[in-house]
Amino acid sequence: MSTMAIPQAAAAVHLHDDRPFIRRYIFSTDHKIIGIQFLFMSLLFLLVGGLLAMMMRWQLAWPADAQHPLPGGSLLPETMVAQGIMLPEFYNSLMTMHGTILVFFAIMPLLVGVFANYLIPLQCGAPDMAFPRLNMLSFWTAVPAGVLMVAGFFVQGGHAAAGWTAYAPLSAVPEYSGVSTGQVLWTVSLIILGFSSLMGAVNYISTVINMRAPGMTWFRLPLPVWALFITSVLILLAMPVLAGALILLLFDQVLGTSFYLPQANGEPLLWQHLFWFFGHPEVYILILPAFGFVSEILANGARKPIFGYHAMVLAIVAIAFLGWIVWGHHMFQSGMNPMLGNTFMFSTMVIAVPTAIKVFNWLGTLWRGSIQFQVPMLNAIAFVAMFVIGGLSGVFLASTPVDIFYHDTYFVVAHIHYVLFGGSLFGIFAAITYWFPKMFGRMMSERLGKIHFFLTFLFFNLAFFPMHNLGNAGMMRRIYDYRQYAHLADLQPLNEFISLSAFALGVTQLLFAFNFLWSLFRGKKAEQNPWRANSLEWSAPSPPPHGNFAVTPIVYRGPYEYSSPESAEDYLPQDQPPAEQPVPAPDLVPASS
Ligand code: HEM
Ligand SMILES: [Cu+2]
Repeated sequence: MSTMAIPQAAAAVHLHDDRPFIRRYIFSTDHKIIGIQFLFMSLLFLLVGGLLAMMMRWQLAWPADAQHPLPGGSLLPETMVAQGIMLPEFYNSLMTMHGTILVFFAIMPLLVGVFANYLIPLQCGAPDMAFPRLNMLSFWTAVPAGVLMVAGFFVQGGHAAAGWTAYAPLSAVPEYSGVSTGQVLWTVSLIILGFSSLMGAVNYISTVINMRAPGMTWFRLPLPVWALFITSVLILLAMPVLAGALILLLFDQVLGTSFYLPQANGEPLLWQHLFWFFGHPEVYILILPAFGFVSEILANGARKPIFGYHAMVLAIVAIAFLGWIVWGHHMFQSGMNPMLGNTFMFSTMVIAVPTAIKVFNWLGTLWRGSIQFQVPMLNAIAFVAMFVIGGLSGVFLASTPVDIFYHDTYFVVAHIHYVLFGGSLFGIFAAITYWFPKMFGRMMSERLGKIHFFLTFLFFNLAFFPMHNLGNAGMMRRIYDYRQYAHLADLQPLNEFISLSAFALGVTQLLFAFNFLWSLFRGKKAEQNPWRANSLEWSAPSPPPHGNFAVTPIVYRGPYEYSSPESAEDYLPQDQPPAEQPVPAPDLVPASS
């Protein structure tokens, strides 16, 4: 017992933190605090982006209908909503900002800013990031980017309206979209955010390479670390392409250059190539971390080792690699050579192989497990189911002859929401509810969590599945009033149904917000290891002190040793020393030795 005294004494030293409030919680270099700062920032943006969607759905349910004035519309200026009716130019800004805010300021920082920061040092057994100050700078660079992005709503001419993909020349010439300052703010904000992401990525990569605890070999890393590591490599290679494209766009907007303007020998297709060369890897940035979280939570909830650990790692690497050679599937309609279209079609379909490997391995993990349906597990299972639907609609879209009809219809909107809401966001719900006890030292309410989960699952499918039908019926995406087209006028009832489901989905999220805030202050105190998990973060107190571990942990095995015969419990922490090997009795030793 005397050996126990040393780590406890050391922990007491660490726990006593006498830095002033501002260094501890505002300009903190502690990776856990920075992760939590990203959490609050991106949950706020999730709320804003969701509200914009609710406004769009109101317009789509009752397009420009004086009988159904936009609730709260009178609070907005006449340049946005006139006599309760949303103006088309405002609709375009809503649709642009919904996509931009949710992709860049909600899902991406939730997956990477929050969990790469929080999990990488803890799961690697490190006291902090490799470059703690760079980490702080990364967060404080994201903040002004967010402020500029929101500021666009308040400037003359309204906010950016060229879609989250900002196709030039629409995004480059103010006369085309009717927006000038808003579009420039959009561009500048994303350039700044790009720098923030890059600073994060170099930090995450360096930490995983250099700061692993003794015994933490590459193939003993928990899958969230692998997924976040590969994602960081994607960020490192993709963000500069976006930043470069955006800087050229900014020149076209404000300096009178014409990189993307055909009238002065510029090339509009250059934007599409640069954007999607970044953009397709970006969609993997938006899903790979969730793959990692879900793998962790499924193994834990099934009380079984993850099925095919090495295959899971290789599949992430393969998806990340293939993600670089498929960008043309967003451009089938751009007039490219059909042979080129075919290569993009085949390379895209090949991605289904590693993706399917992952899905079957998740099912293999669940197979004959003693499954425990706690809230993180429910969300993780929903992730697998919803991601399969989104992945399958992706394979439809990847087929050139099919995509020629589906492109720019609501079928694409259905696809992106099955992968981004059904996939990424369910993964985020799983991750937040799983790591909340570690982050804040309190449990979230299981009952509220279950109600939130079931209602979200229901309303999500009611809202988004019928969008496949809208696409089949030919309804275009990014449309203000589809009833202007005779063949779409009949779609109003289905649109109304979708909108009502979306409103219910939105209201359901208030349950999550309530559960989150309530549990922060009132939740049951969390134990050190409430999910009886194996990875190193659960060997630290909840929440871990500054510096994380009292003594550097030593790692003896991989993170998925659930129900191992080596242990009487159904789990076996990575840092638990192996039991003493029983010495064979003399009469059992073969005579020859
Ligand atoms: C098996 C995997 C996937 C395949 C085969 C696939 C295929 C495609 C294709 C061909 C398109 C272009 C549709 C068009 O505009 O005509 C598309 C669009 C899109 N995909 Fe996927 N996809 C897959 C997974 C994902 C994932 C995991 C995400 C994000 C988490 C994602 C996000 C998007 C988004 C956001 C768009 C729309 C981009 C826009 O605004 O135009 N996809 N996908
Ligand atoms: Cu793509």
